[in-house]
Amino acid sequence: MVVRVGLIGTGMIGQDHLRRLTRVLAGASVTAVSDVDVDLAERVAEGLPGATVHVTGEELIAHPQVDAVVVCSWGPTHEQYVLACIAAGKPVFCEKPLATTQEACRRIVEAEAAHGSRLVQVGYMRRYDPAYQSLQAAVDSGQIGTPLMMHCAHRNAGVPGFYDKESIITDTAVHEIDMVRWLFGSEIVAAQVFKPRRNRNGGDLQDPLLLLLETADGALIDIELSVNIRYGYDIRGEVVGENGTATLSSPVPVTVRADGRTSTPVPLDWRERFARAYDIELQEWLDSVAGGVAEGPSAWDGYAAAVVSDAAVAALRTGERVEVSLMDRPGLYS
Ligand code: NAD
Ligand code: ISE
Repeated sequence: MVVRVGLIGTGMIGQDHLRRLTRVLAGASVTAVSDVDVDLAERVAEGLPGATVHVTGEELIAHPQVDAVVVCSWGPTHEQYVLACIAAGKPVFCEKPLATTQEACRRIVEAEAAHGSRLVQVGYMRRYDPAYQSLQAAVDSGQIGTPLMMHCAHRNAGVPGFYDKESIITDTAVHEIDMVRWLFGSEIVAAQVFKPRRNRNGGDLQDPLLLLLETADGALIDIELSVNIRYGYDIRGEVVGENGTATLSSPVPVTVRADGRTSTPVPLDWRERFARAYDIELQEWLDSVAGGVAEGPSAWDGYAAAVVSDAAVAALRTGERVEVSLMDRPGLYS
């Protein structure tokens, strides 16, 4: 089966996903695009023979030539499109975050639970990254004993145009929030934020930050968030267990030894570092749409990440340790 995909939001990741849907992956045909910047959507559609351009996302979702939807617009717009997909009974892959507040994510969870079967997959692609999967396998093998702590770094060379002063949590740290729930298999119960002196590259932004998360079973995770560090895109993680450690390896394609030094390239941004993860994630989504059974990070995962993200935003504002409390999990997600 070829899945006819409509894509909303033709910006950076929208164009990257269009490239993989049309040139890398199997089983997709992109039949429609939409963006509030209609000129941009029209320019992007020039490379998509036969695709229609829609002035609103809702019009795209309702279009009979669209079987399933990929949402790549800004975070605050995700809720309206995901809810419209659920109302139309169409599968939707929504880029992270599912929505930017827990209330919005809760409305999505409730709508999907009322619909009665899963339609939503959230773009937490680290779960598909070969390096993170190897890290999880090493931890699960028991070689390092019970995992006690994890040290993470999430470094970006610079920030996108839509970034505000809380995006360092809601747009960036949400990846670690989801990854920690997945890797440790335990919910996060509290968040705290520490603020070192500011990076002058970041203007008014509180950058960097140190985010501390606690899991329900007592592990502690520290995350350095640096989003204007110029030198490149650098994602790190080390799990400390009772008897050893397991460290995330960066995929390094080449090491050069010349002029008295050894050097390896640093990825420029997330497109380079996580290219393989996005390919696997979207291929599995297409296969699950064709097979009629939704898999991957669910609306519940999107909701749980948003509740922790809200707690971390409150911790950023107040300087306090903020506890996390989740709603009862609907049976659909058990
Ligand atoms: P971007 O600004 O490059 O593109 C977003 C596009 O959405 C823009 O073209 C904008 O005009 C459009 N848009 C805004 N409001 C809209 C609306 N109401 N309806 C339709 N289109 C609308 O941003 P980006 O970097 O591509 O990020 C988009 C989303 O993808 C964000 O949620 C971001 O967090 C997520 N993202 C995820 C990853 C990842 O690693 N998984 C990486 C980058 C971005
Ligand atoms: C961006 O939206 C992403 O999701 C990237 O993976 C992340 O590293 C970056 O900080 C975000 O702005």
